[in-house]
Amino acid sequence: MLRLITIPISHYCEKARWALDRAQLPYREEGHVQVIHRVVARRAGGGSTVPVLVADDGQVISESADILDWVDRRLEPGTRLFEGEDAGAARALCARLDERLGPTGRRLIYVHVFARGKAMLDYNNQGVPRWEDRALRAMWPLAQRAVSRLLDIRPGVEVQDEAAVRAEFDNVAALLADGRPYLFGERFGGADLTFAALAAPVIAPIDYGVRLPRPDEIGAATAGLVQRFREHPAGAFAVRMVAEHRRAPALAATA
Ligand SMILES: N[C@@H](CCC(=O)N[C@@H](CS)C(=O)NCC(=O)O)C(=O)O
Repeated sequence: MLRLITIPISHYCEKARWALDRAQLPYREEGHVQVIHRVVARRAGGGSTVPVLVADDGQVISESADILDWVDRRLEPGTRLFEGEDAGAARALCARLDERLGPTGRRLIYVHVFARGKAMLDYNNQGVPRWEDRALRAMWPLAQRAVSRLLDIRPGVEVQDEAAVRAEFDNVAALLADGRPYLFGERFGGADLTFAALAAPVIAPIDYGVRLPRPDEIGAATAGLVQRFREHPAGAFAVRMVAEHRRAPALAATA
């Protein structure tokens, strides 16, 4: 059985889950809270970030983009996330989204949820061992400071991050402006999956690996943020990708 080590709420982990689910490859998710995840990821042979996929043959894949490629190698041609003449362009967009949208969207939502105190832990701690849930709650002020330091959260950073996220949404919307149904080609692919997964912090999709708060559960400022991004043409596209493809299997997968 494949092992997927995650921080369950992480959007990079959602990216990996989505690819595995789509390929119908059974896996066991091992969710951990922030900081503990480092110990577990390293012990499994990965680095300091999750997702980490441990394959049946012991191979360890510790970048979400590499997990998508690993999954693709187990899919039949015609059902892969990256193939055809646009594969290079799709990979380039994914690399850009991994580098820009992923970190800025994450920091933006952390600033928003930190403003609401411990409430976020009800969502953050889903799928983690009970002792980790308890420990994170007990050490909350310390943990919040540690994450803030790690992410370089400082006054006003959310303004800069919202602009950076918007720039990535604008870039995606520019590609979609000609009316194409998907970012590249005529069917769902790796760029669509990557964008929709990494947009999750600001669109709060209704279908995700763990339950995310509804806009009415997160306070007016965050609800406004989510609404702005859901209404953006790229946000509406991400919402559609989740609705139409989050639970849709690839047509055929090999073992
Ligand atoms: N480039 C990595 C980034 C993954 C990443 O940043 N994961 C976050 C979770 S959202 C993480 O592990 N952060 C905790 C840390 O860096 O300690 C990938 O695509 O897998």
